[in-house]
Amino acid sequence: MTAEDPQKGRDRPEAETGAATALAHPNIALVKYWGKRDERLVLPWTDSLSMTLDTFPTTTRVRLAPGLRQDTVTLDDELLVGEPHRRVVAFLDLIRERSGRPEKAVVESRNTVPTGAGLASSASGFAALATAACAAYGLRLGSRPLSRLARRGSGSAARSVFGAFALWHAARAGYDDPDLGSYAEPVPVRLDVLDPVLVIAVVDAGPKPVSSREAMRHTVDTSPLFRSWAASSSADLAGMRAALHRADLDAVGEIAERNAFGMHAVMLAARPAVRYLSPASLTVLDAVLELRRNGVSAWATMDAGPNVKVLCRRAETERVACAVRAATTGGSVHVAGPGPGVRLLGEYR
Ligand code: 2P0
Repeated sequence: MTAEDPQKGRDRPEAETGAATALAHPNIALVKYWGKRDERLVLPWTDSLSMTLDTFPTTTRVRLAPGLRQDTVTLDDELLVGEPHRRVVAFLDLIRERSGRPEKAVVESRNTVPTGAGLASSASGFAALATAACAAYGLRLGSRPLSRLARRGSGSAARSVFGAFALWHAARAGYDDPDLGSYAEPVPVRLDVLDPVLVIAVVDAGPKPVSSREAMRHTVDTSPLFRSWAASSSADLAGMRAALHRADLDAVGEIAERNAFGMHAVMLAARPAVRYLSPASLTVLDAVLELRRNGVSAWATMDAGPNVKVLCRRAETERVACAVRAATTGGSVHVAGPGPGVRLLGEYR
């Protein structure tokens, strides 16, 4: 679980140094976020709940560059241009506004997961960027305000601020300002009892044809199933919280699987349909069904891409990974457990 202050680095005076590096892990939602009621503020229609992974971290370094006329952003040594660059600049603008420091910055980010392939690289990316940029600009935030801020970069990043299980509130009661009411917080879970693992089948590491941002918007605007999905997702969330409280992996898996399939059904009903599932995804989903027929508790979830994540007990990892590997021709299979929240690695002069 994250320390109370995720920006606590080894050395203190980040405001003077103007540079900082942070590390964040992706998260996989067990109750999904799909659809915004406010695009500018990145406010979702529904609550969501995820597990932060212990694999595929993103490391991001932010250095203030007073002489620079424009922010420079590289991702895995590639210079970002166009919309991806604009998104980072808009995010840094929020931090410049709050910190009162106008300097442009040099941002260097490194993913260890394929970018834009439905493997949550934007969650780890914006959680790491929020943390490093706040430190570089001398803005010290506790984990809740940091989660709200990360949300503005990418919704799912709000959850990667925290380790293990996190719940992102769409709109927490009691807040007049909707921006303040939408943040993630940790969900206490007896990890030693639940002992969850996600076996990740990367059937295609290429970037998705439609971004999740665009696909979400299109789904909300055109899918006749959207409202009923939102209602059933809220029931799933209540069930998921109870299942996690009991550390009941079978119930967690059953709810996660139906919630994910519901999200894909809503997309398939959009006009025209958004379809992330591929034949290779279905082969893995069949293998998951077969595992269950053979008495193994294995449950699938899928995001905005064809890759499949299979939830199971750690003790059954090998059996599940073996079946998933056999069903993942030409791809790769990874095993992830619950991982830590975002942390600041240090500051540099
Ligand atoms: C989730 N996904 O809950 C869902 C499930 C994908 C499928 O959050 O537009 O990159 O930046 O807020 O966070 C992916 O969406 O979208 C996502 P934006 P984000 O994990």
